[in-house]
Order: sequence, then structure tokens, then C-alpha cells
Amino acid sequence: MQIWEPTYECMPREELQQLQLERLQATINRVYKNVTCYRNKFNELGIVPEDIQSLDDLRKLPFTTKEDLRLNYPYGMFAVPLREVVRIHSSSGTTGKPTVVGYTKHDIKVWSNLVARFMTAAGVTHDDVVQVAFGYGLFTGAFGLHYGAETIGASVIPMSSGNTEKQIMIMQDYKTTALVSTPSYAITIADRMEKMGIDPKTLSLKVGLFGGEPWSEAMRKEIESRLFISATDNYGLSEVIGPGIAGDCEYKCGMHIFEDAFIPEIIDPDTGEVLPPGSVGELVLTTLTKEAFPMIRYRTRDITCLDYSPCACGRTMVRMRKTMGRSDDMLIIKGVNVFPSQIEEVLFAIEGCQPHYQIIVDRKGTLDTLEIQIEVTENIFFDEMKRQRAFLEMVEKRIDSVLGVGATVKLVEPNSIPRHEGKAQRVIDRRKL
Ligand code: DLL
Repeated sequence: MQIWEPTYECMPREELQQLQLERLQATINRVYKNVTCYRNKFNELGIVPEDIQSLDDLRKLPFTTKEDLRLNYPYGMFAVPLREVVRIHSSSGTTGKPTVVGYTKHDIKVWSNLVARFMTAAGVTHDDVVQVAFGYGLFTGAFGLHYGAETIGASVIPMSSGNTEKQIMIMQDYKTTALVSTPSYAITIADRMEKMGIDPKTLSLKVGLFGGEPWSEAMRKEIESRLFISATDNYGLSEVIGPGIAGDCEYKCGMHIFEDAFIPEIIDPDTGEVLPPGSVGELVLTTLTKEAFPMIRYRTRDITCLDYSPCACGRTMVRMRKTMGRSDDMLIIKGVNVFPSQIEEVLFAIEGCQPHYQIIVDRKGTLDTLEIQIEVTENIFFDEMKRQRAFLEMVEKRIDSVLGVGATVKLVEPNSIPRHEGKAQRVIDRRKL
């Protein structure tokens, strides 16, 4: 089956905007009627659904934040009775109560189709054997990709995460052609293959569908050159649907957002002001097709920018640039804003640095300190002092010039930094302890 919906994906913008407006109005009507939180927030601002007459009117509506979801935990934001909900997932938040999200039967169908669309854009077909190496459970990643791949008609291996040697054995024996995981787990798999003496060229892998965490272009190159695959990015978050919001096409020049199902906006995270096209800021998403858990202007906290220029693939849907990370992951060190992804970009471009690093932020007296621990190749780690010193200074200099803030770099032994099976935890901020 060909899951490629040119009717939507290649729609002229005017028609798309008309479709968005109709779907937006229907969504606003439903949430106003069925979700007390939205009704109260609209009433506070004196807004009624009839006030939404154009897409620009979206700006009149209040934002929805994670705090709203927490206050309405667990089912307060559902727009349908629980008996119509056939699936419940939850966000991967590590602090406080998780956020609970629900899907009707129709939502599951729409979700599967959206995932199938980005998998198709990445090159997956019904001939593929798709190994899902996300953890099955409350996390939306595994079930989302699983249902999407089945919708395409591919053969799905529901491996779940971890057990890396078994993952590799299955890849060899079942002739996996598409790997689904976080990008950091793909690196863990590549490392283990190397250790086991397995040449990735002897596998059948051709494409990777990676998402769930920020990763740099340098990391994409690293994965592609080590696993001999096309490494594609896909983006999503549980509160909005899970995976299936955006994904790379074969040109990998930004992830197409499925605008028939979501309206993206970019705002200044400090003032909430909507920024002009092309600006870098926080992504805000409104759902257009969800029944159980519609989201109006949800603040994702993810920092990116939107590109409306035409794409060679023919899709007219806007592209979002690889995110710099979440605004709450941004580190402020000695007053300078630093995203972990900027550090990754520098490290991966240096020969000898391995794709494993840890960022440790601390405070000595009143001064912030930034330490970056990097695994290096054995020949650098065991090199003579003078040459190792020169290498270290070169890394520190490059980091300083990109970040605008100095860091102490520590070279650590190969295999000493913890490996990741799901989302990578790269930052330890001791100032918060
Ligand atoms: O991570 C949904 C997902 C699963 C997307 C699998 C793609 C693949 P949450 O656990 O709620 O949902 O985490 C959502 O993860 O706000 C981003 O900060 C981050 N994230 C997800 N995909 C990407 C990506 C899933 N491709 C949070 N690039 C989001 C950068 C990503 N960050």
C-alpha cells in the first residue's frame, strides 16, 4: 500500500489554509463544549468559538501549557467520555506527575496514518522489515511507529529497547531493513557491532527512523557512515499525538510538519509574541483532527524555526529545522545561553572524539563551571602527554569560539560514559541539586 497523501501533502497553501480553518473551528467548538479548562480560559478572555473567523484569529486564544495538563490530571483535558477512549499513553516527564493522553478509535487510525506518512517519506515501503527498538509501554514511540509500519504493510518486529546483542542478532537473522530507535541508541548499536566484530555492510539495513530526542547533523553523519543507512529524523511529543507530527523526506532538509493535522506557530518563549516566518523560537502546536485529546496552542518548549520555501520532494508542508533542544534544557552558564546540541555539533566534527559525552555544570562560589567529558579513541587517550595536551587545548578553543563561554574538557577512557537505550541523559546540572 502506498501511504503518501499528495491530496494533503502537496496541497496549494490557500487550499490548505481553508482546510485548516474549517478543522480549527470544529476543534474550538468541541473543546469549548467539552473541556472545562478550555471553556474557563476562553471565558476569562471573553472569547467564544464564533470569534475564530480566520487562521490569524488563533492568536486570540490562550496558550496551553504542561501546567494545565498537570492541574487537570489525569483525565480533565479529555474531550470525550472515557468509554470512547481506547488507549492511554503518558509523557516521559521525570519530575512530578506524568501527563496522561488518550486516543479514541478514530484517533488511533489518524495517528497510525500520520506515522505511516513520515515513514513513507523516509523511504519505508511494504517490502520493509521494521525493527522497533523503542521501549513498549506508556511511551508513545514504540506503539506509534509499530502501528504506522503496519499501516504501510511492512513486517514489524516489536523488539522493544535494550538487549543490544539480541537486537543485532535479530537484525542479522530476520534481515531487518529499517531500524526504529532514538539516535543515541543507534550509536550504542553501532558500537556494539564493532565490538562484536560485525560488519554493518553484511546486514540488510537501509534506513533508520530516529526520533524522541534532539540530535545534531554531525550525529546524523556519524550514524550514516557507521551503519551504512539513510538516517532520518522524526519529531513528536506525547501531549500533541506522539510521533507523527513531522518527519524528514528523502532530501533531509527539515522535517515536514503535517499541516493538515497541526497548525505550527513560532513564539518568543519569554514574551509569548508570535514571531515572523524564519525566526528561531518556541514551537507551539494546535491539533486539528484529534477527538479525545485536542490541544490548543500547546507550548512544546522545543526551540526550532520553520522553513516555508519549496522542497524538492514536492510536499508543500512547512519544514521544521532540527530542534536545538528544549528551552528548559538550555543551560545558562555565566550568563551565556548554551544548548547541549551546540556542544555535540562541535565535538562530532573533531576527529578522535567519540560520540559519547557528558556535560557537567556546577557552581564554584558564585561562578558557574562547565565541564565536558568526552570519550576519545584509544590512540588519543594513550597518546604522549604533550600531544594529548595539544588535542585538549584545540577542543577547548573550538568550544569557546562556538559557545562564547569557556569549558574544561576532560578526555575519558573509551566505554566509560554510560550508554543509552532510550533517550540520552547528557547533562548533569549540579547547581540544581
Ligand atoms: O518522544 C514522541 C516521539 C517518539 C517522537 C518517538 C519521535 C519518535 P515525549 O516522550 O513526550 O514524546 O517527548 C517529547 O522529545 O518535546 C522533544 O523535546 C523531544 N523530541 C522528540 N522527537 C524529537 C526530535 C516523544 N526528532 C519531547 N528531535 C519533545 C528533537 C525531539 N527532539
